[in-house]
Amino acid sequence: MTEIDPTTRRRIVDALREQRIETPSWGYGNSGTRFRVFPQPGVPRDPYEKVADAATVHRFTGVTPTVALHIPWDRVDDYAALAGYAAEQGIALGTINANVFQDDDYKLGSVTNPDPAVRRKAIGHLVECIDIMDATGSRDLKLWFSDGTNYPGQDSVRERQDRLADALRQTYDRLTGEQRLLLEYKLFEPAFYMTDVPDWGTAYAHCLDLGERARVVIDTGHHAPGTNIEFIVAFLLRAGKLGGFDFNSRFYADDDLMVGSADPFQLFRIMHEIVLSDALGPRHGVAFMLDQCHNIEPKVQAVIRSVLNVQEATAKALLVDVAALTAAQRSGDVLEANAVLMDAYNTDVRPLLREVRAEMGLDPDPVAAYKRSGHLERVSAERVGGDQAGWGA
Ligand code: PSV
Ligand code: MN
Ligand code: MN
Repeated sequence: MTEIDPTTRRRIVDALREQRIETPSWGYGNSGTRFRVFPQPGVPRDPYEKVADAATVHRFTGVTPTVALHIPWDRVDDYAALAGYAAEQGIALGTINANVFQDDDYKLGSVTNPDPAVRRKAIGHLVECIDIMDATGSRDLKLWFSDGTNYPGQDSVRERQDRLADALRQTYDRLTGEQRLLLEYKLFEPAFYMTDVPDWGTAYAHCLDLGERARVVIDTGHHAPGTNIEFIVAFLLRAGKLGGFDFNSRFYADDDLMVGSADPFQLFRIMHEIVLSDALGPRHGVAFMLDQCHNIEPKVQAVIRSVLNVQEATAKALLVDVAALTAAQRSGDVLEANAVLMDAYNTDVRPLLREVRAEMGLDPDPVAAYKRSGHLERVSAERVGGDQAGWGA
């Protein structure tokens, strides 16, 4: 790595200070697999305590000022009061995630169900989520549908697309002001033969039809092995249709493990496309969210670790010498272009991030500081009978 000049260094430090990552309320609750949920001490008992844990992560990292909610997992009587509590804790409520996948009525689908009454119920929930956004001040509604079929012939693929388009239209038309609709896709599961929103192309086509405020969400765990996710990032950014990420890490399918833990190089390649398109800062409208569950590891600490992983990938992406990269690309110097990229990736950015945190008035080592803080011991004593995250229920 060649020495970076002070102006470039300042630009990188400022970008890292400005970065925002949203943490998921469900990441703080007990979770597991369909085989077993391993309860942990100190886990939140209600949405208020999840918000408190998210605020704790923000206190140690300084870059996670919002927490995403999942409805009905985080249902409360008074959302404005929850938003007020979040503000007292130093954070805000973020993306509202709809849930039309855990009700008996949705066995054959939610918004694509052949029964119009079930479709009405599902759309009613999506609209209710926008009512909640009005109360919380949240900008984004995130939609993931478990809809699909298990057997050839089970239902009409094409009619299900019509029903999906109709539900999305009704939901989109209910948005006001700055509110946005973010559509997530997933390769398969729980439907195994055909999924109604299986890939970014399907999500993109529906978002294009809907309009300006509909964008695609990339959940990094939702692809076939070997999928070039950074290509999808670049394509959607170019089209102005990347709404955000659900970051996590996968080995098999939708594992929801800590982002950047299995393949930090992939995360770097994704962040490189973000940096190249100048889409890192909040004003660009790309939401960087975590969608993770911490089944066997301590949860708050794991969320902090995940945030650091995103920061490290971002810092490396910011270090790429774009002028040298472009020159190598234009002259067809394949190996030099690759070397420029690898040079940035192979740089140890942890000292730089420690400086950034010191500048922000934070402890340079958030994991160590959290462990020293005694938070886990305190909440373990205070909270008895922690809540289940929703998954693995
Ligand atoms: C579905 O697998 C998903 O990725 C969606 O974002 C859900 O809302 C989320 O998981 C819940 O963990
Ligand atoms: Mn997701
Ligand atoms: Mn998922």
